Amino acid sequence: MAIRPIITLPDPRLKLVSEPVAVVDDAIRALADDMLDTMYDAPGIGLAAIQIGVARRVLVIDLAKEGEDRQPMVFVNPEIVWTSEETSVYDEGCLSIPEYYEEVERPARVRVRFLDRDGAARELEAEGLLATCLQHEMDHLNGIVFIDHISRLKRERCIKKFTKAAKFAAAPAAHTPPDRVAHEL
Ligand code: K1U
Ligand code: ZN
Repeated sequence: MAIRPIITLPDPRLKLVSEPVAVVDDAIRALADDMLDTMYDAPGIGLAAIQIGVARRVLVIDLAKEGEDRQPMVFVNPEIVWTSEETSVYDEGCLSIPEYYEEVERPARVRVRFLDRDGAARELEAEGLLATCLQHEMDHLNGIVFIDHISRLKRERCIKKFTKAAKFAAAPAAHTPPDRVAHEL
C-alpha cells in the first residue's frame, strides 16, 4: 500500500474519460488500497483513480468522521441508474483543486450500480453527502471536475489561478524579484 501524488489543475489528465475495469483482480484491489491511503493522507472523503494518474473506472469514498472507525467503500465501474428530481446544493471541494470551494447543485438522491472490491455486482441508493460525493467522483471518471458545474466567469478565474501557480512551481527563480535575490545572497 502506498500514498501516491495527487494530480492538480490544470493537468490535462483530469479531462480523460477513464477505461472500464474488465476483472476486479489483485491489481485493482492494490490500486483501491493505494487510493484509500492517498485519500486518508490528504485528507479527503473521496478519490477517483485518475486523480493519481490512473485512467480506470475506480473510486473510493469514506465519510467516517474524525474519531469514528473507518468505513472505506470501493466502487468499480459505477453507473448511475436513477437520479431524483429533487436537488441539493453542497459547498464542494476537490483534492485536485486544493483550497477552492464552490456551491454545486446536483440530484439529492441517486441509485448506483457497481462492482465491489470482490467483483460482486451491487446497487446502492444514496442521499446527502454520499450522493454528492458519488456524483463528484463519477464525474472524475468522465473527465469532469466540479468547476465544470459553476459559472464560466468563476471557472475561468479558478483555472487562471491554478495555471499561474503551476507555472510558478515549475520555474520559481524566473519569478523572483531581483531585490529579493540580492537580499538572499
Ligand atoms: O474528489 C476529490 O477530490 C475528493 C473530494 C470529495 C468531495 C468533497 C466535497 C464534496 C464532494 C466531493 C474531497 O474529499 S475534498 C476534501 C474534503 O471535502 C474534506 C477533507 C477533510 C475532511 C472533510 C472533508
Ligand atoms: Zn474531486
